[in-house]
Amino acid sequence: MSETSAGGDRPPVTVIGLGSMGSALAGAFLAAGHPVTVWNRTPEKAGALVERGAVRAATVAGAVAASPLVVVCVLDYAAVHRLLGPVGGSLAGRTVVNLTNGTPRQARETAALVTGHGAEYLDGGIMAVPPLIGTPHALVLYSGSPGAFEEHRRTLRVLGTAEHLGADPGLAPLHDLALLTGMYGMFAGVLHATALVRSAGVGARDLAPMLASWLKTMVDAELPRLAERVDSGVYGGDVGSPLAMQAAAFDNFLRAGEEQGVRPDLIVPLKALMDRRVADGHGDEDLAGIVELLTARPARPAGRHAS
Ligand code: FVH
Repeated sequence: MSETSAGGDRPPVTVIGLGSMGSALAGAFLAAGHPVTVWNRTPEKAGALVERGAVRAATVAGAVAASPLVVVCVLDYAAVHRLLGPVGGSLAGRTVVNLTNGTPRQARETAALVTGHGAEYLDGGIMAVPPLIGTPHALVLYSGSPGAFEEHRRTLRVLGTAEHLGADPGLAPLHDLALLTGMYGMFAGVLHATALVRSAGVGARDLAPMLASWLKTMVDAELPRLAERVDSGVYGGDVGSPLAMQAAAFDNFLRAGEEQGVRPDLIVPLKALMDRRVADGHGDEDLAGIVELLTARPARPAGRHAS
């Protein structure tokens, strides 16, 4: 029995793009019992999914026509536009969910293209790797048409935990990129730390448990406090670790790197911002104030916790 025949009440879904992620998305829909139509530029990649019960569409237009819900997950937005642009006429009445990684502006432009053809649009950011798709550990952020999200919520939940962030289609990619930036910032520190101990012959595996525990402690303890300070704009008063002290200690990170032959490329930019903030007279304040050097304070902070 094919997987698609298992759940009769499940609505059809089309998945366009069968790279690592698109294949995982289509596989999760199949496993949940949805009739699935797939299309990929390189058609051979559909083989395994077809064996599991998916239908391979011959054209993008055919794939769009096959289902009320069309999920697109390709390399970039240029590819999305190349695929959807020519088939605009067949989009009317469908909901397009674009899970391709991109920027808020690209999401808004794509929303305009899709809704201009009479379709609903949801943008999305996948906070997971392909093997996690179909489990609650996969968080997928959505933004765009609230009505379309409600209508397809049950189907989208097949992919993982589904969170709708608002009607502005740019919100999902904004949060996606913010979370990924946080991750890459963390890994930049992890890579520097690993290089530092390696320069003394200490294995990365020896450092890893200690580092993981330290990072977890710091995130749990400091992130809520940092967020409070940024939203209030109050960086002084009751500061346990003032910026001037941290900047002085940071000199040792650079000096130790020099002594041990470790390139400082990943940590120099933060030190430069610390020094500038101290020079501006904020040495007795919290590290969180560095955010003021990165962006102008909005008149009113946006977001779910804004007052
Ligand atoms: N894989 C991951 O861990 C991450 C998790 C978070 C989300 N990202 C984003 O998901 C998008 C797709 O990523 P992917 O992992 O599936 O990527 P690939 O395996 O490289 O597959 C790319 C697919 O895009 C198709 N494609 C590329 N260019 C074009 C084009 N000009 N026209 C039509 N299709 C195109 C490609 O087709 P083919 O090479 O098989 O013919 C694949 O289907 C991405 O935005 C990640 O950032 C994944």
